[in-house]
Amino acid sequence: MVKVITYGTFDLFHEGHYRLLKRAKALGDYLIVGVTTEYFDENRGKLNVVDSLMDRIKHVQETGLADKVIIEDHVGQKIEDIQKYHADIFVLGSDWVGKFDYLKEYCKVVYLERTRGVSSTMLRRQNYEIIRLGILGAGRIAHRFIPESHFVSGLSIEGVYNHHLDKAKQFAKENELIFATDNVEELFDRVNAVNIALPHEYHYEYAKKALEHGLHVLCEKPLALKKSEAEELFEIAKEKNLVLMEAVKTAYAPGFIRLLSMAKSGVIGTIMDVEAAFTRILPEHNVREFNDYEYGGSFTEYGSYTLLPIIKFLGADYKSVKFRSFYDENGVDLYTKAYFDYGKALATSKTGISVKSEGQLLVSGTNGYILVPSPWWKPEGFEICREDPTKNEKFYTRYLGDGLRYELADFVAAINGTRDGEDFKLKREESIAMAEVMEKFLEDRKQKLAERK
Ligand code: C2G
Repeated sequence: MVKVITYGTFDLFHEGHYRLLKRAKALGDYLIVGVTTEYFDENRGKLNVVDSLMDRIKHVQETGLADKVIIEDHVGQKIEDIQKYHADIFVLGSDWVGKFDYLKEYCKVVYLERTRGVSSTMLRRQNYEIIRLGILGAGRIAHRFIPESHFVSGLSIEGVYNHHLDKAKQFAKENELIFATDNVEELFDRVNAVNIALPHEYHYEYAKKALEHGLHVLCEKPLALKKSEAEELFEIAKEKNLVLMEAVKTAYAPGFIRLLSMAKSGVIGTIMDVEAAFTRILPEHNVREFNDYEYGGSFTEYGSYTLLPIIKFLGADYKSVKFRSFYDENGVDLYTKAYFDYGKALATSKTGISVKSEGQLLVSGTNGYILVPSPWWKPEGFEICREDPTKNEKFYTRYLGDGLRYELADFVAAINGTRDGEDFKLKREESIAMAEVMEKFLEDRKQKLAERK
């Protein structure tokens, strides 16, 4: 008798799950299915699981394909189960290719092709529809997005748009998507939400088109390069009752949310200063950041990160903002310091594409300071420091994978109306304030470059 074993969360049970179980069963005579506990999912970073463990088990049993259902609750259990149940073949979908090769020591490992896209026809819970998402752009961010999306329940990435059809096709093939197109209207017709991962200057235009088409929008940062554009986008979203979110990933990361609420509850006294840095020496010069003299440079690229804690802690009511930059010959800023004066507080942002600095976040108050070490934008912990260093405290938080799963999970929850609270992680006024700073920076850069000539 050939025994096959497979595992999964099986949330919002759909035909992708069904087809996987059916093909797994066909590989042998006896099928064992491991269903994950909430605790295990939480620890491996799977977010937004809707159905209870009991329901998920019931849905697997109802297929009639499983000869035995077991519960998976810890790392390393797969090895134990394979030995305990004498499994001959371990099966998982192709989104996991390579990840479980270590099991080859114990049995045969087979990855079956994932079902591309899933409709909600098999759903028991009609109130949570699987969100069909399309990606605009097939560049660096889009590539990082797909593996992260597999950790967010209730979401299916269906297709991709790129104005070069061959690039779109390549992307769809690599990521097992249903379709690729160079016609954005076609993509809009086939999905109910989009992720806009195009170069900065197209964010506003495509976000507007998508919202007008009735789609929820998760837009890469900066959402817009003008205050009026950001305001307009949020107005359309409000009018049409759609979710519009700016994808500044740190805003949705558990560590950042934790330090924000601790600081706001007074652990370091009154906040007097925020200093945030994000610099990188880019290895290649043949990239948008260096070549796009209109919208490239360090501030438009990394300023959304450094502005986030400044605006989160001190608000948008600064008295003045001043910029000092070093420019490349073509006019892009290689390094920029932005100084904010709030009257009763100060803030500095440092961004660079060819100057390297310590990538830390320092929030100073009347009773101490919070230090988030580099890379603070992917926070795994922070330290609260006081005058008396014996009273210092360290906090550890999780930042799993590439971290994009947190913003994606919040996006899905916002669409389903299941997220806790309103848009507290990144409010519309905060996104609008960031767009206003971008606008001021671009005006300032233009003026200084004109003076230089
Ligand atoms: N699956 C699929 N097609 C889809 C969606 C999922 O073939 N469109 C497959 C997955 O590849 C997996 C199974 O269905 O083999 C269960 O998927 P999930 O419920 O998303 O669980 P997952 O997070 O993949 O569990 O120990 C847990 C496992 O390691 C992974």
